[in-house]
Amino acid sequence: MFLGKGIYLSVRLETVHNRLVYKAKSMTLTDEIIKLKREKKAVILAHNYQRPEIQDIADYVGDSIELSRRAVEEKEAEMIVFSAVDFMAESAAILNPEKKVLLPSLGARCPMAQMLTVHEIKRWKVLYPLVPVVLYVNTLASAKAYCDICCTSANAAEVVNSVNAETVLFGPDRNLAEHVQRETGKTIIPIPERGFCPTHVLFQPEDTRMLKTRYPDAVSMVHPECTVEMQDIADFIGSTSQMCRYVKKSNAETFIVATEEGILHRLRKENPGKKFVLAYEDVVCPNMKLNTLERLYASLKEEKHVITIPEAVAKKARKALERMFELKN
Ligand code: 5XR
Ligand code: SF4
Repeated sequence: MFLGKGIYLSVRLETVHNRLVYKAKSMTLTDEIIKLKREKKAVILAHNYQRPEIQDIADYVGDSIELSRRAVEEKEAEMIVFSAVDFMAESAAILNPEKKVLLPSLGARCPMAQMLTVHEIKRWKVLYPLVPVVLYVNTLASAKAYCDICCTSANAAEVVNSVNAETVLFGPDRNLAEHVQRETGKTIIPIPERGFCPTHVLFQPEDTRMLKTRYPDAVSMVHPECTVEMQDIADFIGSTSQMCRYVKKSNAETFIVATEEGILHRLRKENPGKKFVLAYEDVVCPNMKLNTLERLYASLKEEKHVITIPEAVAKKARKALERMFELKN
């Protein structure tokens, strides 16, 4: 009798156990990420260049500044998983000091941001002591702490126009600097002399010209990190967020896109009737692509890699970012 009951109980337990194991196995990585995200009160933010499966699982998809501001508005969130590259997660940490900011892949560093060191900024400041320093957000927090105001690729000209000076030190992207110079007519001194994005410089005008013969009515959209030659042939120059808005309003059916390929997923999702062609095959930012679903899962589970900025640096960098935000309002 006792034995019988025992066997019955153990069979029941085994069945329950098996069911649980089965359930756990059938749960996809995506389900697990969503579950963990709820448990940890986390928000997943993904840059426009992230892999499609990451964009699909994210709470918000956008450019770095849109996402950092979004994080500020998420009052309930205790943790932010910033699926992007180092400087973007740093900006989120600067603007959300009370939240835990995680970068899923520690190796996801933006090479352009590495091109402008504090030492280099100081060197230029000695050469031009009265000239204000405007830095693209694609810089490390330590560099931001040494500038007067930040800008994004969306508002660079507006920011430079707002500065009360005819000459401006601007870095680290030389191509964006040239775009700003054309837009504002001010004298822009690029710091360092030749900072660039290794991904965006891969686009060349010949390829877009070829594509235009195939799609004569196509509109060509070019990111300002592309070369000046690319900017010259653009129908529209803008950041990823500006491209997304532009496409929604445009009556065109086909778009030739000169920026990282990840944006195509978002553009196609938001505009199912329109056609998008990358201006050159397979242009990816390998750093952005280091973030995978597996790493996102590990990041949430093990709460890594935590991005912390020393408060002395964060305080100064925050000021430079806030000055930029004030312009908008
Ligand atoms: O090159 C980038 O890293 C992307 C991008 C963009 O257009 O999304 O240039 N990022 C900047 O605009 C930074 C601001 O969000
Ligand atoms: Fe940096 Fe260029 Fe990658 Fe943007 S696309 S994160 S600027 S390397």
